[in-house]
Amino acid sequence: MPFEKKTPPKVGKPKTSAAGAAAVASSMNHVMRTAGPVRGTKALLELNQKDGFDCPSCAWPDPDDHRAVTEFCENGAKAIASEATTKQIDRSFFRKHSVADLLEKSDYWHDQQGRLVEPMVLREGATHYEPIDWNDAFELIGSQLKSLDNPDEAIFYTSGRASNEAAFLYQLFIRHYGTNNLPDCSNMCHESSGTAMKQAVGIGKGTVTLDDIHEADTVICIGQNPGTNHPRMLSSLETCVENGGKIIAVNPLKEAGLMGFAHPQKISGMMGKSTQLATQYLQVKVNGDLALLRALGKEIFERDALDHDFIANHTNGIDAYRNVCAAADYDDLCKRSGISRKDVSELADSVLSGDKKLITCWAMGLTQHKNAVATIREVANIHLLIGAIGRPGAGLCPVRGHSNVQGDRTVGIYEKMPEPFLAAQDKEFAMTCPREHGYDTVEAILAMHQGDAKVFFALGGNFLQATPDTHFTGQALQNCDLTCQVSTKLNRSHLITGKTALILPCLGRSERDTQIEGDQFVTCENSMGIVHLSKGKLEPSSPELLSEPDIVARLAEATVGNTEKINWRWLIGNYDRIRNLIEKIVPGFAPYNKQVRQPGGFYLPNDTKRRVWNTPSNKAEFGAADMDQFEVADGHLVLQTLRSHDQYNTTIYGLNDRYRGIGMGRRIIFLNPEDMATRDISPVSLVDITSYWNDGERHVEKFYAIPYDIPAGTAAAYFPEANPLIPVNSTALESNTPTSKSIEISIQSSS
Ligand SMILES: Nc1nc2c(c(=O)[nH]1)N[C@H]1C(S)=C(S)[C@@H](COP(=O)(O)OP(=O)(O)OC[C@H]3O[C@@H](n4cnc5c(=O)[nH]c(N)nc54)[C@H](O)[C@@H]3O)O[C@H]1N2
Ligand SMILES: Nc1nc2c(c(=O)[nH]1)N[C@H]1C(S)=C(S)[C@@H](COP(=O)(O)OP(=O)(O)OC[C@H]3O[C@@H](n4cnc5c(=O)[nH]c(N)nc54)[C@H](O)[C@@H]3O)O[C@H]1N2
Ligand SMILES: [Mo]
Repeated sequence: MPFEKKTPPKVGKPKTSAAGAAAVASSMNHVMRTAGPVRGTKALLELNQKDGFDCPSCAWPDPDDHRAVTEFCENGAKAIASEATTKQIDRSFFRKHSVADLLEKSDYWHDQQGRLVEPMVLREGATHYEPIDWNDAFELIGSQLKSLDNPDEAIFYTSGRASNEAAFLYQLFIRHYGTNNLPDCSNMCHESSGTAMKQAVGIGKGTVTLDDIHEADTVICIGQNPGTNHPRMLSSLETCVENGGKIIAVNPLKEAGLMGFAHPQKISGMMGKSTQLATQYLQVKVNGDLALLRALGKEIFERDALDHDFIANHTNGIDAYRNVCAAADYDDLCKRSGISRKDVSELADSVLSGDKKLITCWAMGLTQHKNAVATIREVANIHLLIGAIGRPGAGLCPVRGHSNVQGDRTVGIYEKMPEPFLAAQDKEFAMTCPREHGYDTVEAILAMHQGDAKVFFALGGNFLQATPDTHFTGQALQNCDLTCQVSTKLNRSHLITGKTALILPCLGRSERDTQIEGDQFVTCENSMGIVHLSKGKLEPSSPELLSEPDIVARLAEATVGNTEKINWRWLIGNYDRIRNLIEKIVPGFAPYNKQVRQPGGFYLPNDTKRRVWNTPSNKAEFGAADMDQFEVADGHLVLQTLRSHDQYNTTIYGLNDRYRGIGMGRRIIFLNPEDMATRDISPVSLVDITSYWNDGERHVEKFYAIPYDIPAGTAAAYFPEANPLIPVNSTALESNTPTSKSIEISIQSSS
């Protein structure tokens, strides 16, 4: 992969609070530079308004009642700037640049080139993409799909920006075609949360609302960096603090956004005055969370601070959990987590304070480890012990990533969709959905690599760069006969392809979507289960662009054709028709078209809020996992991969990581200064990194070593630069999520 810059990054002091005037300045700079004053200002004014479009950046909810005119954050503004850019990539661009030439450019450069505006094809053996007519493109894909021996030789990936409407039609088409091969970005993201929560409380979704966060006594933010990845969450945390609540951070890195927040919509915040957020900051070792939580559980048992009524009436399995806590040795747990007994005791004081209104928020710092499911069950255990679920101010809050990743699952993007959904679909559409489970993301890579899958289709995303083991995944994609990407922006998945490749450019969230019956809106579900509408207002980048639902409908028409019950193009004329179908299949939506037009949308039902548990026992279940932690050989380090402040997953907006004090560089590795000293590695020198797995070693070269406040024995590097180090077979138990935050490495100075 090409280097961003051959010069070393600028290294400054990490910040101790987030947002403030610098965030506003950075937002405006990005938007005005790429989208210009007119398109840019219009985009920002429409963002997250009740009749505007949903921010494509993260899944944090908007306030139910009052919305400031500027209800967006710096990173939402960057996402919009990237989408609303006036620069364009058309046929002349592809005539000028061969695929080989584009492969030499960086991901940052790719994003700078502008929007994809016409369908393009890379024919077998060709060096350049060339234009293709939309009809010919669908004909090409349709005939290829129809020629496969078995529908299971095709894979249909989804990234979490797809709307409910696009996603529902997509899965309907794919199941008509005959496969459940529906891997999605969730497989790499919150799959562990969904798996653990379904086991523990019977639903794989968060159980709290924004109001709950505001009134909590204690909010634990564990394995999550909201200052960068969910900046609007900081105002909710600030409100909690103002109401007398306490924030506790659990993170190997001292993240600015967890320490303090200068509200950019308040004068005090703009003047640089910040609210202190975390009052206790636990710098846990990477993957030391299970040990820390187990120590907390042990402490709660020892203080006999249990909610006995709740446990008796609502839960199962307390004895087994009590036994594993009793058997655990404090010193061992403290050694594993890196957190002292005194700190655990202070944590317990907070958790047990007030009315024990505890909320735990988490993200990738918990989900991307081998023992992720066990760790999240342990989070649930703490809540069950004190009855902190299903009452105001208390509950579990997995903070979702992509803005509609939760909605996509709700409407059927899942390789293991449950029987009631499939049965409802069979009945409604007189079809027979396949029942055999499909491939998840990792299984899809393996299947393509083995030659068991021949067509890869992606509704959004950047499969090559988002998945582990970049070189292996590249070979897997190159094994395919055909790879197709529905995309807004150029990315590396357009460049490492099957024998034939297609780019199908689509409208972005911010753009007006006009169909036969007029302008349409789409709908999304945020992290708190609120379904709301999103209506694009900007002039489309090109009249050639099709909406995602339209692309799916045309593909379905070219592949399975209209059925007795489904006329694909008719459905596209007015998206109300698609929503009318969704409400027939998925409980909780009806009357979808009416409810979603209410300002702010509507909540999907969530039984945990009424303390109804949809588990096989109809009780909430304690887990009692064995103590297990990722361990590495002597002299090796545990590497976690994370996001900088200037990226959205694989989309690189800029080369700075302001809060961590990094300027102009991404090929860097954060290391503990003592770990550097014992290896004779000087600050900001170049190192090569080797990762270890049972199938051999993987290497990347020339990363700058940055001394940083991070627990000894652990390291951090940016995703996707470090992805070639992640073994495809290293995944979480049960959820099969790649262990992007537990990688065994060694480092040596570059020769
Ligand atoms: N601006 C912006 N917003 C985004 C995204 C983006 O790329 N850019 N991505 C979106 C997506 S899809 C997602 S899933 C979310 C991701 O949101 P996050 O999960 O916040 O993203 P990461 O950067 O992966 O950060 C993980 C955090 O976990 C910590 N961590 C790592 N390992 C451990 C561990 O073992 N224990 C604990 N306790 N902490 C650990 C890291 O130090 C880091 O602070 O953000 C969404 N929002
Ligand atoms: N090492 C490591 N790897 C990780 C992670 C990690 O923490 N560490 N995180 C994982 C996580 S949490 C996730 S969610 C995945 C993300 O995986 P993906 O969702 O596959 O990746 P993105 O980078 O979000 O996708 C970016 C591309 O989406 C396209 N796009 C943008 N907007 C739209 C749109 O509106 N419609 C369409 N059709 N396309 C659009 C653009 O072409 C852009 O290039 O990565 C995972 N990979
Ligand atoms: Mo994600």
